[in-house]
Amino acid sequence: MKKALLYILFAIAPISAAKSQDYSGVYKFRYDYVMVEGTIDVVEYDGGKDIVFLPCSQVLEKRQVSDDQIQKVNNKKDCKSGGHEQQRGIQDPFGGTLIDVVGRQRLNCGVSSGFAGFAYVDSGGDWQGFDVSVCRAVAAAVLGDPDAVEFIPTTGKTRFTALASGEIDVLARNTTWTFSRDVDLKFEFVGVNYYDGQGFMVPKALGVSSAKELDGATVCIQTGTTTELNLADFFRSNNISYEPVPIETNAEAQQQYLAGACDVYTTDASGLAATRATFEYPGDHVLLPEIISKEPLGPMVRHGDDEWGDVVRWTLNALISAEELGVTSANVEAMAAGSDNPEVNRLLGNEGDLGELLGLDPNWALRAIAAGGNYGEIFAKNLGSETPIGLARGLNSQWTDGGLLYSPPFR
Ligand SMILES: N[C@@H](CCC(=O)N[C@@H](CS)C(=O)NCC(=O)O)C(=O)O
Repeated sequence: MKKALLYILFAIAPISAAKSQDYSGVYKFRYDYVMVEGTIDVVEYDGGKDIVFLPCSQVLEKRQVSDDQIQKVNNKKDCKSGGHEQQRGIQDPFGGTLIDVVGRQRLNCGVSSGFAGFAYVDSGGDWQGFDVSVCRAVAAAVLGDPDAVEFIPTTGKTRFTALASGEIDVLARNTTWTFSRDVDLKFEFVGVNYYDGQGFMVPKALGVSSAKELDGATVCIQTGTTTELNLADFFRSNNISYEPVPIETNAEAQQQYLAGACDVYTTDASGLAATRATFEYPGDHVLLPEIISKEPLGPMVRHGDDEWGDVVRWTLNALISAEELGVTSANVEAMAAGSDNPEVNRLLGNEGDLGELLGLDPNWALRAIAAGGNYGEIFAKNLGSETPIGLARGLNSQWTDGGLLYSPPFR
């Protein structure tokens, strides 16, 4: 059966032996690591007949399928007439994105356009970084392969259209959780993977020691960001003025700032540290003491696809909980065989049915953690004090260490 057809129809077996059999009815079917619910039907294809599995989801209506296929889907009263949902009291049990991702066997993950520590292409051509690790963990949980990801670079301006239009399944791009992005743009932040705040970087030679001394400064600022809005608030409330130099990407900001097109570069403090780390002479630039905003950065999905939101949310929580519970990429296999801690057993699929409740298999979190390590390992590898970026954990410490990282329980 062709891959294109797999996009909407999940083949179970050739039907030659079962032509006259009636397979109608609702089934659960494991497709790779995901449990999908749907009906069995018989479809003619390429001159033969196949048993096909039709996922029970309104999402079929959104797809580009031939009239022939639509007719056959419509013939299945169980799913399309709503009988199935009414009977079981379930509404659209498998959203749409989970099935899309499984059908195409690839996660489309929106990241930044290239930004040290968070999302960048290494010398071997592979995407790396703190945000990239979220994409890989989700792909490992859902598809069993941390490399089954297409990374789609987005800018401050293009990221929301990319998510709303369905071009990407998840946005993992240092994006601040705000009221309007959640409520007005109709997205769903699944959690916070970095608690940040907006800062300022200036050349040492400017001789400035506080952001309040920046009256009249030219400021490099990325469009479509919270940075732009916070900057206006800060200058207005301090009764000082600035001249914005609008830019689209971090690479452009870096270039303009180093060329002296602006006196100041302002963005998330993590972004400033990451940018400065790539300078030839990082010591020639200082970060001013003011942090002028709250920037809780986190992955987001489309509003209204709760099943998919749950998958991404609990994958992130699995990475955070794994650190709290002492589960690492090195010991996760051994701990999955059984531990004295019941929560570890539930997390790693040794007890309970949390994977199944997500529509995944019991080893989903094990694979997510094995992909790049727990939250602490991911932080240390990409941003931590041993890296050129050199960020301290600070607010991003576990709550048990006085930080804000606090995953809800796995039970
Ligand atoms: N957190 C802010 C700012 C995010 C942002 O765009 N930051 C810049 C500078 S750190 C960035 O990620 N640039 C990456 C790129 O240009 O691809 C937001 O969500 O609006």
